[in-house]
Amino acid sequence: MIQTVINDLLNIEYPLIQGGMAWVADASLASAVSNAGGLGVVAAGYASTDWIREEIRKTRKLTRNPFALNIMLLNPEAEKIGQVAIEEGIKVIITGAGSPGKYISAWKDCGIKVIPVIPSASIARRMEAVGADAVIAEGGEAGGHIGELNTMALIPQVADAVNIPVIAAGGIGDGRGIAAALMLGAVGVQLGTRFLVAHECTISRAYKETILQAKDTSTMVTGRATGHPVRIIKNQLAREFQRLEKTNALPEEYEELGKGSFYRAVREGDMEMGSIMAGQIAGLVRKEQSCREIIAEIFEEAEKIIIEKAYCFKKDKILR
Ligand code: TUI
Repeated sequence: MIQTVINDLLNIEYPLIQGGMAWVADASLASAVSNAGGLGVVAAGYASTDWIREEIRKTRKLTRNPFALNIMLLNPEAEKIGQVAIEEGIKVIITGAGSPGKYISAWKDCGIKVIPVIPSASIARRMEAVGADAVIAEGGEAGGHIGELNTMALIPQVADAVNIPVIAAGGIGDGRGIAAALMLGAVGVQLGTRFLVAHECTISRAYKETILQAKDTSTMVTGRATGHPVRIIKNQLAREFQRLEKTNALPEEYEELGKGSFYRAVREGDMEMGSIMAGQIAGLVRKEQSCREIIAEIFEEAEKIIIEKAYCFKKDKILR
């Protein structure tokens, strides 16, 4: 068993957190991951507080195990969503796309553990200073909103910068990725893309097929010009974003094109004008499985390769 401080911090069987993917991470996915021994996550995204409350309640009915709420801080309603988390007795809040600095003391006073997703060592240090319990260091291989650094360079620098536990994210999709993350100084992993094709993931059939057919070069980053780079699968929408960037379009034009586009892909299966968020690892996602199968398989693989490689080096065997 791969056990780290994350197992104890979050009271979970595997040091794994499910990505807080907006419109994707609902009660069905979160409860399945939690029931399989990871930390399931309900993503608030841009959903209404009523929807969020409902999903939290459904998740609690479907699992006795711990789960978290992901709050995306670009959402102007973030403070209200934090209030819902408190009222509903959420024990772990994961934040993304900004600093939770102004909310953290209120959340911690309610006994909530706070784990920000961060894109650099300096932001990780700031999060530690304001009381974060751990950080998720997410490299630019991830899907959705991303930072500048990639996982290979980011994780060891964040691990050196802070004394709180570091969880790695971005580009991790199997046991090899988990093993690598641990070697780089992380004590846990967050996976998003791999769970898109889980049986319990309720996204559109078309979205799942797109992920199953993706290759390593199927994603691109749009929105660098707006300061909000987002990794999505290449499609008509992505090309139109690219065209806006080349013509120095106004922020309103991006907004118009992007409005409702995650929802279109996730729930309506619009593969041309929807934002199909996915990480670079989509190219290795080749089969649909239950969350239990995914988690058991990837940790078994990680453990096996760590042990086998250590054995080879100890016995002076040549690795093939
Ligand atoms: O947040 C994500 N992934 C996301 S959010 C999202 S919704 C969206 N909507 C409109 C524009 C862009 C995105 C889709 N995917 N991942 C976590 C993440 N957090 N990645 C990068 C960051 C981040 C960036 C800056 C975290 C903290 C931060 O701090 C800035 C500061 O000044 O403290």
